[in-house]
Amino acid sequence: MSSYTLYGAFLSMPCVKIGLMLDLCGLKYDYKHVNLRAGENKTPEFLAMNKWGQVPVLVEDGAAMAQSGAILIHLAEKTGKLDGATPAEKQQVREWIFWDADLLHPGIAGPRSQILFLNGAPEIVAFGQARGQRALGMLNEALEGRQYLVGDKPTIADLACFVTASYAADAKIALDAYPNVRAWLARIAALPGLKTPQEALPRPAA
Ligand SMILES: N[C@@H](CCC(=O)N[C@@H](CS)C(=O)NCC(=O)O)C(=O)O
Repeated sequence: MSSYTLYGAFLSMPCVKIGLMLDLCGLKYDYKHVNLRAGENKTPEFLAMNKWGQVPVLVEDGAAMAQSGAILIHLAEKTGKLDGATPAEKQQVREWIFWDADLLHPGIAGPRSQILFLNGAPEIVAFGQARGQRALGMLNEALEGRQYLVGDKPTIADLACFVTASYAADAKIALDAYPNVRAWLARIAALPGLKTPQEALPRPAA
């Protein structure tokens, strides 16, 4: 049985993806909060784990891994859980993971950060929201007549995109125009043992 330590921050969407994946895989883990405002992600010790100075970092049996999408793929391959059932499905799952990182995540995390943390100018927020809306439209279309993004079971493709889309309200993007996305979000949220993204990770003591 491997040992796991997740370095993260509870407001960070990529960190939430990893916390929820570990839960769904039934993997127990130690959790260390990283105070980004205090620069704890830029210390030599942290940079030795992730040269990009970002959370999440997942340490598995002493080996540090970065990039939430790569970590999700690693955990799916290692545990055999939440992956595609065939080589073709596995390929599609990985395509969705990269698509999330490329389009959906920036389209929601970008305006969310501008609104919550950076007091962003309206035109910068609107620019980010347009990207998020474009991505949500694609997601809505892909989910037409489907329960899950790939195959007939939930995969890391659903998990990654579920977490990202769950924060649309923070980015002030309404989901009314995306009924398939709304139904799918409720379906994924109901998976046994899945915490809400907002409750996924411990908050530091005040
Ligand atoms: N592509 C990375 C993004 C990670 C990321 O953006 N982490 C943010 C928190 S949400 C961070 O650590 N920001 C601090 C920094 O970049 O200095 C992933 O998916 O893991």
